[in-house]
Amino acid sequence: MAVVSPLAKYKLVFLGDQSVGKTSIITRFMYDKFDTTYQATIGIDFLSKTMYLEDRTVRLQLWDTAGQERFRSLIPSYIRDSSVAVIVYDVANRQSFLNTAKWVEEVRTERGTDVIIVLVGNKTDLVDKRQVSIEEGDAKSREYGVMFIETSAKAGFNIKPLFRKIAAALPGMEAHSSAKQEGMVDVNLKSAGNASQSEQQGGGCPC
Ligand SMILES: Nc1nc2c(ncn2[C@@H]2O[C@H](COP(=O)(O)OP(=O)(O)OP(=O)(O)O)[C@@H](O)[C@H]2O)c(=O)[nH]1
Ligand SMILES: [Mg+2]
Repeated sequence: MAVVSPLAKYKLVFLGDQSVGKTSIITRFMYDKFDTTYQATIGIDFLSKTMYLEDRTVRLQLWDTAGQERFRSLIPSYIRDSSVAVIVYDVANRQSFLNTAKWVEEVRTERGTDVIIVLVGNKTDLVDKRQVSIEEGDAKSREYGVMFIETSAKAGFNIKPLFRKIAAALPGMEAHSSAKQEGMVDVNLKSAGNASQSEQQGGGCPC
């Protein structure tokens, strides 16, 4: 008889300054869509997606935070709850790159070393407006001791590789899976402070 194992669930929190493309990266990953109109995230958004990997299936719970200052106080509790922090900057906005130091510090304060951090340089399609080179991004990630990748949500560049990279780094089910706490029941989160939520089953990523 086949053994049914609980689906390993992992919480990912997306951090970074306003307008760097956090929501766009998630939207590209979830729906393979991109919208040029900027719609600032209000509070926190929640989405979830099942990823079918070669050797296992994982459920990713994505917390999309707002970059706007007025929502900053909401963020620490989501960092505390997450096993992965995706820190995004805009390669055409040097200040957003410099501010990643604050985000890394915030994640370290909440989670210490018990967390996977990925530094993401987004908007690589803005070739003529680039202010941060890939070498600088890479060097910074080494300085922080975190993973690094460049993406373009607009061009759909490196989005799947980003999530594959994260999935590959996820700890084994025994160690960190929140499924352990939640048993085998799939939980729909109902309340997230000011959050607006939409749960998506996610059709199965061909990753
Ligand atoms: N050229 C280009 N524009 C992008 C890219 N990703 C996002 N954008 C644009 O940048 C703007 C902000 O994108 P969002 O995804 O809303 O940024 P965000 O980080 O979620 O912003 P907040 O929710 O306010 O924190 C939008 O106009 C997007 O269309 C990209 O890869 N390339
Ligand atoms: Mg957003």
